[in-house]
Amino acid sequence: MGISNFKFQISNLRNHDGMALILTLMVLALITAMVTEFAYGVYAGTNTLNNWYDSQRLSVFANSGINMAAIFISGTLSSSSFTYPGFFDMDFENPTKDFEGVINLRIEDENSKFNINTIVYSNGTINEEAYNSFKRLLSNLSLETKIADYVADWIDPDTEWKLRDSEEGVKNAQLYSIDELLLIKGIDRAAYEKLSPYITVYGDGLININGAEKPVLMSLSDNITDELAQRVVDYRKTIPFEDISQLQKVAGFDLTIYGPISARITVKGKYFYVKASAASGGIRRIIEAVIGTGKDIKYWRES
Ligand SMILES: [Ca+2]
Repeated sequence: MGISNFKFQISNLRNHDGMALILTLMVLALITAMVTEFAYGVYAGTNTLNNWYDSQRLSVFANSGINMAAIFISGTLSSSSFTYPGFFDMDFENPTKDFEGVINLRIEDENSKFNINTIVYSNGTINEEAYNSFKRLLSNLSLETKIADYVADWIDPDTEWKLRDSEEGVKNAQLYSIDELLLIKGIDRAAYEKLSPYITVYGDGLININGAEKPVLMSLSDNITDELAQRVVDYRKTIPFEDISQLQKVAGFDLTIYGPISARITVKGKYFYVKASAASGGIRRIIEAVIGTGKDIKYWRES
């Protein structure tokens, strides 16, 4: 039983991307094992397949993808002193002659995103630094900065409103998942689509400079211009940051910029969003999860 017609690609693979390579090899081993299992075990042949059976098989593929990602996160990523890049995205098309379809695995570093829960301290007061960062992020994305006030009142336990209607129907607690943003006043579907790729509700709130995209890097300080943020992105493409102090090697990041943000950045992700999807014959099964390097699962959704 060999793997035929095998094609795969990693959108951001480079020579130094050891982590991406390890993940690829793991998924390859997984697919080989599963193909063998389906060929000699439960696989009944195309003539007798029905939708239910196909769907079950796709679920098994998706579940296995999540399991493989969990092993990668709690093993390779957990034991590394830094994690790079901000996401891994791989497609496995027609991995075997018995399976015509696509298996996709995407892993996103949640520390590369802005943790919206951090704008309110656990004692209920506003974290001005994080609140201002969130306003900068909104402004960088051409969204209204008053969204920061709606979110702050949504989270903070008191009922003192920042805007006339910003305490109406609020949760007065932290968000458990980013879907909750859609329940908050001032955030419509269009704003959500724009904002959600850069937002997390998991982890310690430190920004991973190995993965954060430009709008998130710029949210750290008024002094980080588009040009400076681009330099960070360009720099890490060649040399990932193994320590936060290496940010000072990027032209323009002298102590006046690095100093004030140094306590708010990291080079390592601790929580990862994982999406495993398996599609074949017009059927698709998707499993999404958020998994910590300590193997803790914060979110799980199947569709
Ligand atoms: Ca409130």
